[in-house]
Amino acid sequence: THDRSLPHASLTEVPPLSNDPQTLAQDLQGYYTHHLGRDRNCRTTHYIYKALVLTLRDRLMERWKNTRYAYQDNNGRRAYYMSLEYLMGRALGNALLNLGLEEEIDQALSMFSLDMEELEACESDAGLGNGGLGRLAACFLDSCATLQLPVCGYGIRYRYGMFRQHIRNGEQVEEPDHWLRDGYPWEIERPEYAQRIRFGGRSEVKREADGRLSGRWVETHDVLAIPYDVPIPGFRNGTVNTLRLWSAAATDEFDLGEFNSGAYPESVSAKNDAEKITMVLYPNDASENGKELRLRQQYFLASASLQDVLQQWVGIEGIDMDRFAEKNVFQLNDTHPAICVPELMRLLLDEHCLSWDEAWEITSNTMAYTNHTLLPEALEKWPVRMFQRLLPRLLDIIYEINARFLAEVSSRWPGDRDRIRRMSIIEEGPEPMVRMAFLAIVGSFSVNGVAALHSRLLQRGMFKDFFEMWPQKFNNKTNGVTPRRWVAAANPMLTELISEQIGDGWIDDLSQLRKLIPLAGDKDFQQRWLTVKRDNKVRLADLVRQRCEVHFDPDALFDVQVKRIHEYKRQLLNVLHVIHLYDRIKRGDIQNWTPRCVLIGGKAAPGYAMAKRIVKLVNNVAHVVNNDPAVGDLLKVAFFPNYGVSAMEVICPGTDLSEQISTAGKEASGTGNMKFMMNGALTIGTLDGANIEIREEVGEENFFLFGLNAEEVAGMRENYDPAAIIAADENLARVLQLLESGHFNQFEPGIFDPILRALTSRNDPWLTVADFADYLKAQRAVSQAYRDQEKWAKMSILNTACSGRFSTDRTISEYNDEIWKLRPTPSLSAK
Ligand code: B1H
Repeated sequence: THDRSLPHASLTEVPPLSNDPQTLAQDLQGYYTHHLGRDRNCRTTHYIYKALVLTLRDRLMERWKNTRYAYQDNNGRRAYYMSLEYLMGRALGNALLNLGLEEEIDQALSMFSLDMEELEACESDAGLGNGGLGRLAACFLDSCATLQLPVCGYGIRYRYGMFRQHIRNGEQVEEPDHWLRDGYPWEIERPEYAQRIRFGGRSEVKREADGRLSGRWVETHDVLAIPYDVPIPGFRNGTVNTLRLWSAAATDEFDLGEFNSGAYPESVSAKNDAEKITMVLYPNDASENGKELRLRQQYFLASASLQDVLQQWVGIEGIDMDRFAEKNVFQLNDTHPAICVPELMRLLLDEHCLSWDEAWEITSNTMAYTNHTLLPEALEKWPVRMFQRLLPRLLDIIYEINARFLAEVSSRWPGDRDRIRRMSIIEEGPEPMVRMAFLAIVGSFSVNGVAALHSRLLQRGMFKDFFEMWPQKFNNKTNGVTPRRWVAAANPMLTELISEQIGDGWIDDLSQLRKLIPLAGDKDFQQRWLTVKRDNKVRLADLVRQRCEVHFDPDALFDVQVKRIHEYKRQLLNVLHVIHLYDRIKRGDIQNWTPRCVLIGGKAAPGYAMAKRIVKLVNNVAHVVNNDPAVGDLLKVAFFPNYGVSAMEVICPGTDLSEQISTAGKEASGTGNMKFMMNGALTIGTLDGANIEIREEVGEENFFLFGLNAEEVAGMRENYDPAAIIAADENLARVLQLLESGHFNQFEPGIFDPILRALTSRNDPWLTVADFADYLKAQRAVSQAYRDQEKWAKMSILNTACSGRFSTDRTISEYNDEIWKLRPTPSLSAK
């Protein structure tokens, strides 16, 4: 129904908009009164926020168009980031920073006595992700735009993002996150690029004389995918890239069929079934749940995005697919979009009529797979029967990929039946399963982990057989975070202090932070550094007072662990330490005491009972500690409710100590660790994920290390004896006794028994008890270091100074140099 003819050229040729405060103020007024229809009786700030976004969006719009033209003219290779999650957070502050319009907008707003912070707070977080994996995708997009790389993000426009977390009686209560309720002024709908997605039906396959499989997928139930584009501005460089999010809608004939039989309301309500696909984000960080709707979401994203790319290809290059692999690369963010492999095969075979070998050549040279976890519970497997029902044509193709792959394995290792069983994409058993990670590896030319240790463990463990077969596919890309959002926008005071000393070139060349190293010992600079930190702690303390109703003294040590709640991340180890400190205070063992404020925050997956019980424990311990008059200001504990991107923007600048205490070998990389380091926090951590690289960069003397390493953890399995460790450690025994005595659950007997059982089990996979004593020792060293504020300041400065490697600009440069090989392509826009 959309007219695809081109508009008259002059329609799109407009003079650039002016950015002087006067014009910005006029535009703001115009949007507020004319476009949004407000008048002097209107009382909500929300519409002013909206008018401001529309004013800025106009400025982005012209750069966006110019960026598209630049990529078209250049006609080079392009990359597509395929992800079920994008944890974008708020966009306003970031757009302002990247456009370089902060001062102009400040002036414009002052003409109406408006306050920027208040307007920014009107925006709800785009929480279309769970945790690190989704936030990484968001940071990657920022760096791609800043490096002027032609990369488009593809994802899903969930109507409901990550649930909102409330705490009632110390327990997590989930509430749906209706983030689109007031509209999302950054997005623009592009109905002209809608795609049709098929489900169900059956597949008819015929093998032609030349061995080619010709397939037809018939009697399908189709759904439309409607794209919504979100602008991704680069840092002051005129580039605006695209995040394209798909939303599901019913096709027209969907209702028409029933209409004729008189069941009009029934047919219209059938629209719901189609729209269900993009209704809600699955909230299970690092664990899969195997629900059919999730597989539908995955296929919906894969099929819509691949059809979109192919349609653009045909629009420019015509039907010839010869150079497709030369010009396109898809980066798969974990196995969630791995179904792209058989879907691209299907489109090339069934729609573009290529032979199997031609289609496979293209597919296996355009797909690249990133693995984000070694946890077995996160490894995606889909029942063959579910595939058969939902995506029968794709199952045919997966079987064929597997047959050809296994033939290759057996020609390299003749007679090695066990190897074939181990490597098969189909796991045999009473309920045969499709192993998505193996499908991704077989179909990709690159496979990477997200930190050096993680990549090494993949090659030696989970993917050993594949590494033996194709060592050249495997590589590492250590994660990063964007310094624009996480330092320049989140920490303006530190940004000003740094830029005053070394200029502002560090914001898009983070290695320049090294220039701060000579200043680390400078007494005057240390004082100013500590003053900024203290101001940020005051700001964080205000937030903690509002949200947790706990008083944090900004002169105390701010000790923070915020991340998803998971046993492997060992929030429990942190709580055991808190109980130990409380026990010491009660015993009067408070010589040379360093007052501490411990902040713990994070969401538990709604179906993860143990994680929810940990949330309850943190809240109960906080309640007891904070209300005990003997404790006073020596120790405060707070649980931060509804932790997310916007909360982290206040939390990380105000943190002294970053807790990165996962069981070694379990946290693939971590990225919170990097945000804290950049903002001058010191880390207490295990040799896990990117902690190892952080410690290498900053030097062991500036990092509080403790605990078993990954090898020792693996070796501990058989002879782990927590009872013996507890018996030999008086501190630990007392802590566990306090817990057992019901001191933290006086009116709810037994509720922490499952936690005690897990901690003291010989089969505890997380070895919390094994690391307790060493953790305590490291925490004592932290307390002592903090009492010497000069020493602390020096270590803090060095942490920021040595954090340059953890910019996603470095990460993305490596993806580009080694995997994508895209040409940076500036646009002709004004910066
Ligand atoms: C990470 C996930 C993840 N690894 C399944 N795996 C999900 C798995 O909804 N699901 O089904 C959602 C998320 N997330 C994290 O990725 C790692 O635990 C972190 O260590 C890592 O820093 C981050 C980014 O690479």
